[in-house]
Amino acid sequence: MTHSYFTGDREYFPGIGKIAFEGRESDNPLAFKFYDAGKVVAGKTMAEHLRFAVCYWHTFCAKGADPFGVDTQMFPWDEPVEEMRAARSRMDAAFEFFTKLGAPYYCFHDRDMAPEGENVAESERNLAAMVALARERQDATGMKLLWGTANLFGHPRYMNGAATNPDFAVVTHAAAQVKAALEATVELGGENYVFWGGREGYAALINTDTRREMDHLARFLHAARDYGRSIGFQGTFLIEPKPMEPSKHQYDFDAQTVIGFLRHYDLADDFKVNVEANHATLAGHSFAHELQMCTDAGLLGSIDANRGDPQNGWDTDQFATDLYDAIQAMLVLLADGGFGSGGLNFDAKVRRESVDLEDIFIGHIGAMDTFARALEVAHALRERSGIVERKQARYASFDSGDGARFARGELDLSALRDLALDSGEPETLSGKQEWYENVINQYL
Ligand code: XLS
Ligand code: NI
Ligand code: NI
Repeated sequence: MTHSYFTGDREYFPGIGKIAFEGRESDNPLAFKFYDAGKVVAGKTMAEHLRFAVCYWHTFCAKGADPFGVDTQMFPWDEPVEEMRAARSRMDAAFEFFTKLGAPYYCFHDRDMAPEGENVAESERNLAAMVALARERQDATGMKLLWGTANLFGHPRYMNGAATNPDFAVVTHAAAQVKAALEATVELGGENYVFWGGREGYAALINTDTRREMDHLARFLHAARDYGRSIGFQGTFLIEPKPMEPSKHQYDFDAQTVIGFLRHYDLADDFKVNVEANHATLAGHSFAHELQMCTDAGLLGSIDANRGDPQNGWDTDQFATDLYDAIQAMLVLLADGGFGSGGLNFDAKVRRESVDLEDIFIGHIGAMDTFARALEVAHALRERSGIVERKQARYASFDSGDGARFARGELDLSALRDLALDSGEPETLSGKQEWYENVINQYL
């Protein structure tokens, strides 16, 4: 297979070649300092551990607009031409970018790739045409699809929800989009399929029948699951939690809410969770907390590895640069044995003020370096610092004797009371939090 850097008629990033690993002494902003794709850590290469994916929407569709101002980033693939022609240019630029960056995967929404048509049938045709081109580009470059999804939040028809809309007619349109997006995902060999429910929630409790809406959401997901399996999708379905924004309240609030929902509605055999770092903080949790809740439940699917800004609450979708945070995330991931079908999708955009074409390379390079370094530090911490053993040792009293009998469910409340009477007042045992925290800094 030939792996060319650009496959269309035009080079969109002239002057930028394949991004190379140059090591931490390099001062080339367009080189990796830590991400060395082929380097082996804990028995797998960095590329195999991290499974990086570029997202189509932030990198090729968003242009810097915010609620107070228009686009600031005018890139060459955005020239004002007929919509399907623009979609093709965008795809050429995207595949050139993916291969120059050296991330093995990408992710997309149906509407990132192809414009919405006048009706369902035209939208399907537009998407199918772009998927055919994406298939060619994947074959030419070796790029793979981490996940596909449908944009069920942008169009005005979804303002009151998609699968949870109080109007059944809207639910059918959401279904049409998901059907086509599932077909696209299968055609492109996607390893996962994501549901992020930005409008699956409410603006006001007083006009919303939350119970019916959640039942409808579950029905919708069952139908999508059944259709996906019927057309040969063998990957993982993922739900991406987020507590709010754009809805005032979203039903997929956080990892534990989603896990409870999946179990309640009998979806946990097919669905897992796609944890986004910035959504974790929006829910009042840390990134690592959300990952931990998922791995505890055996339901960690994939990661949107961005970050927020500590000074404001919203979803700023910045590229990950916080090493301390990334290490804590990698500790959870490594303890779980790493990714199955999931990966690290950046789901991040450069700032509105970052208007140079090279900035999108620099943003991705920084995030890849952050997670590469976090992987190495987390692995060293697990191997050598003693944190794994010390955490385990805290629970040693449940490993044998009465503690183990309790854990197996063999002791009732009265038996426990009698043991308390016999053993007298327990020793106070230090949690050693400062030691754990210091040891992370030491390895960093
Ligand atoms: C928005 C979400 C979105 C999903 C895909 O906050 O992060 O980008 O990842 O629909
Ligand atoms: Ni996301
Ligand atoms: Ni987000």
